[in-house]
Amino acid sequence: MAASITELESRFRIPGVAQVVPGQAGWPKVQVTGPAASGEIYLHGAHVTSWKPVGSEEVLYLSPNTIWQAGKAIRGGVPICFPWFGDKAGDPHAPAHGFVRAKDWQLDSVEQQGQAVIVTLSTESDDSTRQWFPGDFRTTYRVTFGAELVLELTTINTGSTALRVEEALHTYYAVGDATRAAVEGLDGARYIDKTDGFRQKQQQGDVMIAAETDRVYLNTEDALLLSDPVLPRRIKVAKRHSRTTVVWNPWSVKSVALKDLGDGEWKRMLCIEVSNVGDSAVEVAPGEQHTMRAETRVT
Ligand code: TA6
Repeated sequence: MAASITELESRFRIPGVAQVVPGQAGWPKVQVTGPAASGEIYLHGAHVTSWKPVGSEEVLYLSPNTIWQAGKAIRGGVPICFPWFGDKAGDPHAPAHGFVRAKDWQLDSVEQQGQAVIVTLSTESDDSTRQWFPGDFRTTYRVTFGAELVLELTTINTGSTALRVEEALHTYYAVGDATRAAVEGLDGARYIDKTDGFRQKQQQGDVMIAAETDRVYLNTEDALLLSDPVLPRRIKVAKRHSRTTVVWNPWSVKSVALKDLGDGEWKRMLCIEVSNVGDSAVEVAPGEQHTMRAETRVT
């Protein structure tokens, strides 16, 4: 690992702007200190763990109790859920949210474009993935650290049969107090309430966190606004080629139950997940590709 970090550093380092360094558990991460923003992304899970536009505090929540262990996902930042979301239908032994969030991705490029720094990583199907998912694919992930955080997840079908994939950019936003934050832009949208037997309901007004909240908003491509009166700030989340949005907060009881989260941590985070899950899973024909895009901006 150390050697490969040295090699990655020599290949991808941009003096004063980006470098590859050992992060937690010695895992390689790209540390960005660009003109418009700083940030971090681990090769483990292609996991963005920090984004801080100039003039703003950290936008992403990262759990202080993350378990930095091979095969485990990082708690916080932006885990990538792929090629299924949540529990895998009919396969209780399969890892929740798919396998790419606990896989080591390949670093393909680091470049500066104007004020932004763009990091691109990729991973593909192999024997370890085929035990869970028969399809052949290559996923590339293009992350732009700038005044805006832009995440582009591309699925390429490298096989000879159609792929059906679910995907989510499971972003943990840092908030001052989740019980005082509001998510605007989902009024009237239908959603599946995973805390109430997966019943379908309709959103009335802004989404407020007053209990464990685990909802899949359906058929929505609208931009959202996360208003946080405590920090105080407003975060705009926009998206392309995404038909669902998940809103999640574990509340107190589940927060304690999640060993890598912990007591009280639920108050400091709110997940808004640009996604294509359930009936909005994406079909990708052989030789074709699909890109889902999420954009975050502090307004
Ligand atoms: O996105 C919401 C959700 O699917 C919840 O059901 C909850 O399980 C959360 O993801 C976290 O999942 P994880 O596997 O990371 O503990």
